[in-house]
Amino acid sequence: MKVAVVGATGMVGNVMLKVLEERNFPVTQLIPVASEKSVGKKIAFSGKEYEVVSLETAVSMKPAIAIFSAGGDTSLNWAPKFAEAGTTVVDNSSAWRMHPDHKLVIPEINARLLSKEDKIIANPNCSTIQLLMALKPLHDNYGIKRVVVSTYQSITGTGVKAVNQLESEYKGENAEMAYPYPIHKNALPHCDVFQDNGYTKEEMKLTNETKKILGDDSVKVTATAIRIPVVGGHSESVNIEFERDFDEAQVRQILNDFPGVTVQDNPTTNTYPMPIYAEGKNDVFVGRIRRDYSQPNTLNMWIVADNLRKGAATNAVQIAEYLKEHHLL
Ligand code: 11C
Repeated sequence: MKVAVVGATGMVGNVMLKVLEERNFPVTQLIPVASEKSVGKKIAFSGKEYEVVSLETAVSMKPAIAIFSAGGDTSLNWAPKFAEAGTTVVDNSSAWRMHPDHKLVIPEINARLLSKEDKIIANPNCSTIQLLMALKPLHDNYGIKRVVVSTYQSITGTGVKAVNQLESEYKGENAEMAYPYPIHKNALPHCDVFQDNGYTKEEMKLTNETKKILGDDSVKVTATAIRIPVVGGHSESVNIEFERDFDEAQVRQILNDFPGVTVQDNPTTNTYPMPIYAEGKNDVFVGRIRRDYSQPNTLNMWIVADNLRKGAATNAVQIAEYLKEHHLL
């Protein structure tokens, strides 16, 4: 199968290539796509070298699938051109996520909604994906009324400029600033841009995408998104109020039984998820599962995942796998 990776030289693009290789996705021809300055560069994939091409060239090559990770503007402009040429686009940006005509997919949760007519499919935001992997099985069992989530997000979500900023600050060198403030030894209550309502775009993605993926507008979500000087993944402290009461042991069982979720939860052995250990893994890790005694039917937990893997590349490749297995390409 001809597969285009748009944004192949970026941070998510790199992980995308790795995940496609690891999962043996049947790529017969890779089409790495990047901005004009990278055209002609060579990319190694599955023991072969491929030349980076422009977006125009990639459209004309009519790949079966194009996985985009090149920012919202590129997706808005180019995803429809690929779709018109018959290519199915899986898009990692926020461009199409809330569009009523496009599906927002986490395969373990709602891949069954996909059909052959879906030519531009949206991959949710990284912090939403890991949250929903834990919320969905609990919603099915106990009915979620309200979620309060605070995130502790890796600088890799911002991209290579942020990684360089942290490294430079750590070494005491002058840094090109990805953030308005230092990130080394700091925590910024600011992920993505501020909106008119006082929330950041990242916080509103958590709220709006959750309702769309659950297909349930009645679930209330309020979010605070924090950037911290961490590399391996995003962490989330989550407080959930349910319609019905739960049993903590059953919650652990339900979460562990959900594909793609691993429970790491044993206070007696200091066992809980941490980004340093989630890095490079495809699973979502959940721990610190405990009743909130301040009000009825309410639970606290801690969710960690590699934002470049399940939060981006792995989820997108899983969508591609589903499309292929169900003959939807
Ligand atoms: C972050 N969630 O860590 C972002 C990165 O909407 O796809 C991905 C931005 C997006 O800041």
